[in-house]
Amino acid sequence: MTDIVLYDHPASICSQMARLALVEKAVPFRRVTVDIMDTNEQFEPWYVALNPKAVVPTLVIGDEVVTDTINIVNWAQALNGPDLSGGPTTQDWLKDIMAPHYGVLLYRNRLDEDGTAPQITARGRLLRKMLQDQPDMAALLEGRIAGNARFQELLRDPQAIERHLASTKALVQRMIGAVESQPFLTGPAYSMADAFATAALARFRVHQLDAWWQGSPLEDYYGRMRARPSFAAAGVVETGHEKDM
Ligand SMILES: N[C@@H](CCC(=O)N[C@@H](CS)C(=O)NCC(=O)O)C(=O)O
Repeated sequence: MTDIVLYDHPASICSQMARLALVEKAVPFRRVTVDIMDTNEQFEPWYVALNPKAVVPTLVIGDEVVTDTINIVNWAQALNGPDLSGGPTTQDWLKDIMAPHYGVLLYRNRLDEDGTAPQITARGRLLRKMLQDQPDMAALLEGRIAGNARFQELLRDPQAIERHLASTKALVQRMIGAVESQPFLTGPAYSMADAFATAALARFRVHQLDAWWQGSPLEDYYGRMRARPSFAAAGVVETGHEKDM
């Protein structure tokens, strides 16, 4: 049987989405942790060879490599097994649930008085040092350095943070609307969109944003998603301190 390996990180939101879909699809896979936090293993040449954008998750199936979470869950969906294709809105939900700036939600609570996030500043320093040491990775690293600077800029702008929070809240309100009249996000059956929604809602809980859906049909929905064996099996993170993520 082909060895199926998910290179991921326990707390990464994209990794949790991929893990949930793979578990729900009953794909036999093993996990290899890529430490994207402390040792920045995502920039190691062996990993960049698998995932040129140096992000998790990456799914490796024998000689085949699938990057990008939406591609990974669609790859899994094409296999035999439970049908997670959902309804006509599934692919839109995948994109929309992937769209919030999860980094803003996380780092907005970790800002110094000057509006900078020490971890993002340190990441910028590391990326610049890596660029000096590994000029062959310039294309990747220059893009990431520019992204890091844009992120710092965004975090310094309270109105931009508010805009991101408001669009995330609007997404949750759309989820509430969707589950008002049907048990799952796209209709009568569990789909990939529910895997994405579950990981996203778990993350919003960590950020203590669950007041957004308390007392609504989404509270019951999240309780049902949480009670599915996949929640524990996929290691969905919904507790703990933001600073440990
Ligand atoms: N579009 C990509 C985004 C992947 C992504 O941003 N992954 C984050 C974790 S959720 C990551 O690897 N961050 C590490 C880094 O930015 O260096 C996907 O869906 O796979």
